[in-house]
Amino acid sequence: MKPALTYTPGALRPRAAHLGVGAFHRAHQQSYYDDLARAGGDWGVVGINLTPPDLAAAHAAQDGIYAVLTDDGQTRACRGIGTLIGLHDARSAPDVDWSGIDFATLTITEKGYCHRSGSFELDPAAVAADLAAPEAPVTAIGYLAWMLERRRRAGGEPITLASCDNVADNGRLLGGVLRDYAARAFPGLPDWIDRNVAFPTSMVDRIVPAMSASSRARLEAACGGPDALGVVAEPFRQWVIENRFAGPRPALERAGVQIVDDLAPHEHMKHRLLNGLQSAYAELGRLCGHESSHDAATDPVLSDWAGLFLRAQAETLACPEGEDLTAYGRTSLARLQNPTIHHPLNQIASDASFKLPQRIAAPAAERLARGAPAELQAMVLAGWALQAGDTRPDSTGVPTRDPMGEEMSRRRAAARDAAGFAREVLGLPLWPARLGQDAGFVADMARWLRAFAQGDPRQRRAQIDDFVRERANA
Ligand code: NAI
Ligand code: CS2
Repeated sequence: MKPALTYTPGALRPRAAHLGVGAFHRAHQQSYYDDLARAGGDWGVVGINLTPPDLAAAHAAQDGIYAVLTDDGQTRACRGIGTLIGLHDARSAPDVDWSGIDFATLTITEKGYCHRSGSFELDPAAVAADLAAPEAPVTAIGYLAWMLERRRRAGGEPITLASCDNVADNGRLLGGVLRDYAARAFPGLPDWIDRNVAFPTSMVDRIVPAMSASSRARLEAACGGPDALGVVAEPFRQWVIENRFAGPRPALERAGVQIVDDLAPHEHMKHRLLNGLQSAYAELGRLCGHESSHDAATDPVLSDWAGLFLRAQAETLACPEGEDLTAYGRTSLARLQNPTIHHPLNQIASDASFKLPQRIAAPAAERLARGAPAELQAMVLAGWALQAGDTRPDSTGVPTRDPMGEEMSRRRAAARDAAGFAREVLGLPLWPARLGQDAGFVADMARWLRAFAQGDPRQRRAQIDDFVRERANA
C-alpha cells in the first residue's frame, strides 16, 4: 500500500518554487516541506525542470504524490510526499505564475550556473542565446532573470532565491551571475534585484544516488507499487541556510533546518569532509577497480587512507557551532559504507572539474599556505588527471561525463612526462594558482601520476597501502 499522507495536497498554496526537480530535491527538500505540511503548514512547491528529465506527465499521472524510501541497513522507512504540488518542464516553465512565490530554491547541478568553474562571474558564452532573446530563455539564469523582470514590471513583492547546489558560496555565485546577466538583458533589473532579492547561501546534505532499475524495484516493492517519481535515499538529512531572506519564508526551522548567520564553516565542513571523501573515493576507488562508493568505503586499504585524508582535511576547517569534526568525519565514512545505497563512483566523478575545486583544491592550497603537506589531495588530483574524459560506463551502464573531459583526454595524450603534465594540469584556471607554484605539490602529484599510470588496480591499491603504512610508521 502507498504510504498515506496526513494532509490534503489540494489545500496547500503555491508559495515556494524549486528549479531542478531531480532525485535530490524529491528526497531531501520535499521531506522538509512534507514535515511542515504534516504540522498544518500551507507551503506547497511548484517544481520547474528546464532540462531533462521531463517529469510533468509522470507527476500528473500520480497526482503529484510519490514515495521516498530511506534505508541504512538497520532502519527502513517509506514516506509519502504530497508537497510537490505542480511540476513544469521546459515547455510550460514560462507559464508558471511567480507572483505568489516568496521563496525559491535551486539544485540545477554544479555546472548549471553559466559560470566557469572556480569563478563567480557569468560566462557570456553560456548565455549568448538567452541574451539574444531574453524573453525566451533556455538557461536557468536567463529564466530566473526573466521571471524577476516580469515581477519587477508588475510591481511585485521581494523574493528569496536560495541556491542549494554543492558549489562554493552558492548564494554569492547565484547573486553574482544573475546580476551580471540582468545588467546585459534588462537595464532596470539589477537595481531592483539589489532592493528586492535575497540570495542566502545554503548547505544541503543527503546522499541520493540516481535511481537505477534495481533501486526502483526496491522502492516499488517496499512502498506500494509503481512510482515514477519515487526515490531511494539514506536516512541522514541536513539543511543549513544563511539567515538572509527578502520576504516571507517557510518556517523551515520547525522541521529541523538550521538558520545561521555564518554559513561558511558548515559549507566547508560538508564539502571537504563528506563530499571530499566521496570525490577522493571516486578517483582512487575507480583506479583500484571499485564501482560504488560503498565498495570503496568498505575496502580496508581505502578506509585507512580515509582516516589520514579526513584528518588532513579537518585541519583546514573551523568547527561550526554544535559540530565535532572528528565525529563528523567518522559519520561521513559510515554513511558511505551504507550497504543499501549503491552510489556509482562514475556518477560522483561526473563534473569533477566543478567539484574538486571546493572539495580538494581549496583545502590543499590552504594547507600549503600554512607550510603543511598536501600529498593526499595531490593523489586525488592525479587520479582525476588520469581518468577525466574516460566515458566508459561501469557494469551498471553509468558513464562519467565532465565538461573538461575531452580537453583532459587531449592533454593526457600529448603529455611527455609526469612532472610536465602535473604542472600543466595545475596551471588550469580551475585551481588556486598556489598549487602549481608549489614545487613540493607538483612533485607529489607527479609521483602519483607515475604510480597510478602504471600497473593494474591491485598494484595501485598496494601502492596506496604502502603509503598509508609509511605514514602510520612516520
Ligand atoms: P539529477 O540528475 O537527479 O537532477 C538534476 C536536476 O538538475 C534536474 O532537475 C535537471 O533538470 C537540472 N539541471 C541539470 N542541468 C541543468 C542546467 N544546466 N540548467 C538547469 N537545470 C539543470 O541530480 P540530483 O541528484 O537531483 O542532484 C542535483 C544537484 O543537487 C547536484 O548536482 C548537487 O549540486 C545537489 N545535491 C545533490 C545531492 C545528491 O546526493 N544527489 C546531495 C546534495 C546536493
Ligand atoms: C556527490 C554528492 O555526486 C556527488 O558529487 O558527492 O551529490 C553527495 O552525494 C551529496 O552532496 C550528499 O549530500
